[in-house]
Amino acid sequence: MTEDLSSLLSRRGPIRTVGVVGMGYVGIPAAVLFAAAPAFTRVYGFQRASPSSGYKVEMLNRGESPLKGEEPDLPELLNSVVAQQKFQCTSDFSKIADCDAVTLAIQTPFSNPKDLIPDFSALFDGLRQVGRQISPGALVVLESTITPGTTTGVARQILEQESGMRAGHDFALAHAPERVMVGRLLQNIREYDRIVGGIDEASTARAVELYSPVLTKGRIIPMTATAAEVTKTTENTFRDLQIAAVNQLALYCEAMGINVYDVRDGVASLEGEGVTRAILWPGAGVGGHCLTKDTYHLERGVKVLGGRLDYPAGKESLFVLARQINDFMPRHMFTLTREGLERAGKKVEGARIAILGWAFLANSDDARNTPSELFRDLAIEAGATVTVHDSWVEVYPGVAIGHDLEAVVGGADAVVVFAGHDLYTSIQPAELKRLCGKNHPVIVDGRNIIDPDRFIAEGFVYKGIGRGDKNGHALNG
Ligand code: SAJ
Repeated sequence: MTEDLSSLLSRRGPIRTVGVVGMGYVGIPAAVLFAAAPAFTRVYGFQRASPSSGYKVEMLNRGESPLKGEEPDLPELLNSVVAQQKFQCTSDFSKIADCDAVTLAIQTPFSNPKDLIPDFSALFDGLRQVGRQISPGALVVLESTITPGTTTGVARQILEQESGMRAGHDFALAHAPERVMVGRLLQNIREYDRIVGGIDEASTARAVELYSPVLTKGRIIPMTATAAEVTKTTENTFRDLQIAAVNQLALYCEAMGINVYDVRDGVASLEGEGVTRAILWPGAGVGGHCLTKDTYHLERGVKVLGGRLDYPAGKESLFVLARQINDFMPRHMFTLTREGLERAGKKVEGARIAILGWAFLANSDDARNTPSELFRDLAIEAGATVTVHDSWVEVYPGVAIGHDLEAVVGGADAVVVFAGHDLYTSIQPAELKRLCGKNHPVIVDGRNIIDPDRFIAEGFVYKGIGRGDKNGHALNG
């Protein structure tokens, strides 16, 4: 009788050597924390020697992090595990054969944000590399965000084809989705609970053995691989849904002439034992690489796993509708801008419109899937001249990002706030009006960061998301 996986794993002994494939903002902190754990004796960081990111190998082996921005503790910890020779970055994937456990932290971006189909090619390449090298009794863990059904489906197939072995018999296979956020990578891995889902009980147990040593406050939540895939995509789907709910409310409040933030305060006050409304913040739209795609991973998962879904025929899912509401918000910002210009006796065509904020998040340089882009496209299509300011974003393909606020707003007929950067909260109405050089410049606040009354008093035409109480104000001056 062939040996079962559990006895193969116990014969192999405890996990001592770990490999992490993909030296990005998920893989690097994971590898460093595995290397810092006394339970493990050696950690390899696997990085393809590609023209775009091969430089990371040398850099990491010098103990230097290639990650941008502040990451508390990471530089020191990386330096220390390199000095102790517990961590080594390499492009020699044959060393995977020495690893008791290999994790894949390879990103799965949209190939084209328009069609919302993820590009799994880099992840599949990584799986092929791992499949070719793993030895019997190894554990393979996918950390990337993937469509439910991937681990037990195409990932398992690739690994089995390349290795000639069988998952769940000759090697263990699991999914442990990352939950890291830039700026707190190590803290998130150590302190967040960790979802760990194997294709079978032995795989789950082996993955629990891998992740337990790196957790401090966080606890392991074991489940099946598919449940783990659904958990990860759902946690972002639900956040997107919460944002859509308050965006819909903001549109209603504008139509009813009331202030959505008064309603939000009222609703949020309903707190108590087991009682919450978790009402989030309305805004100019939802960007980033998590919330814009994970809903569609979940939707595809239901189709891929193909069970009979009992749901009202022809009705879109609540989650896809939420995505559509959030993606409508930049269009609503355009409507507010057009209405504001009309109030000032102007058309969009021929107007100068200044966008404040290209990043998708306040005080961040991340502009992936930024809501500002759709607004800019709409304004240009309607014949406006558009300038963009963002002191956090260096460059963006095809868009001139201005870093001199005065230059960007100079002569503007309308100033439109898309990101809630702290810089914009200190803009003074009189100064902005002087820079615009107009009697009634328009200001559209997409992130509720300016005081409507101060700008209205200065003669601005004010429009704000959810500000039904102010959007029809009388003109001053
Ligand atoms: N947004 C709103 N209203 C809100 C919150 C966010 O309009 O109340 C917008 C933001 O402006 C932004 C977008 O949604 O354009 C996404 O914001 P986010 O705070 O969700 O930031 P992300 O996309 O970086 O989300 C990440 C996710 N973390 C991981 O995937 C590991 C998400 O699960 C976290 O909840 C989120 O960070 C977080 O809480 O910081």
